[in-house]
Amino acid sequence: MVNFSLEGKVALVTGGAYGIGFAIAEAFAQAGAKIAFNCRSQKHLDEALADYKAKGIDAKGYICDVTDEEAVKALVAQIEKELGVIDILVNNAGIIKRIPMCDMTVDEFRQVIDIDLNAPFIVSKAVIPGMIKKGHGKIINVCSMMSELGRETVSAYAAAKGGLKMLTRNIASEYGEYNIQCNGIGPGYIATPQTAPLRERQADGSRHPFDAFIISKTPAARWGTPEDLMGPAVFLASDASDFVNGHVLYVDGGILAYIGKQPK
Ligand code: NAP
Ligand code: GCO
Repeated sequence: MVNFSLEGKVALVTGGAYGIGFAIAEAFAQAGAKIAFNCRSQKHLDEALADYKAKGIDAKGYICDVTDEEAVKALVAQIEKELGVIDILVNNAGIIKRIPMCDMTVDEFRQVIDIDLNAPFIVSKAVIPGMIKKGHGKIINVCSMMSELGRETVSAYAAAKGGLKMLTRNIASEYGEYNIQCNGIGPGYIATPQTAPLRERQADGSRHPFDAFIISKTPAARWGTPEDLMGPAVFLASDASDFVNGHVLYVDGGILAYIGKQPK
């Protein structure tokens, strides 16, 4: 029997207050996992705890900036005390800054790299020793179309997500012998707060040009939803994927396979 169950597993989803992280955590809970999540804002934490409760999920939420190594170590220790050693880590927390590269300051570039690439290193480094002791572990890094493609204004984000793809492969290479699988999940264009600016209706009520562009570039002819990621994430977190390692599973409606629809 293929085992997609996460019964009794402890999962940490960074940035799991809303958006993609919340949906992944919800899916894990449905599969039986105990949920821990973190974010930086008390307001987001309080709202998220209410949202999890409304779905019947007894999630544990923590304020922790994933770029702060000492805070991350303390977070992992707290989770181990309250829920147990972490079996599943999803490095989901992330930001984007859409600025033309030559207008972007070095600090702005560094901030994106810090959250989107350095932090997955920091959090993975904090949880791997526990996984080794336990004899198994799953690490899922939330990559992106920008792990494969570039576009205007997202230089820092693409550099970070490209690096995250290779960090994924390196963790898989270095820790596979400890029965730790590290894979990426690569969402396409998903309707969350992070992409809201790309979907805003124009003053005349028409679609945002980028919105229309993504529809033309996606065979599914729609934006993805966080719910589209739930099944793939459970697969990567479950025993069913124990021989999948160093892979990035793209959940993009076919964008990476498609040249795009000819404009009318
Ligand atoms: P989102 O709606 O902006 O949510 C981001 C989450 O991360 C929030 O909970 C945020 O909470 C948290 N966060 C941000 N910086 C943090 C930090 N330094 N420490 C701790 N928590 C932090 O983003 P999303 O669209 O759900 O995206 C989630 C992940 O998927 C990101 O890695 C993103 O790059 C990736 N992704 C998104 C898409 C898409 O189309 N939406 C596609 C591909 C990949 P606080 O602000 O309260 O900290
Ligand atoms: C953008 C978008 C994308 C998505 C996602 C695509 O500005 O192009 O924000 O980067 O967030 O990463 O997979």
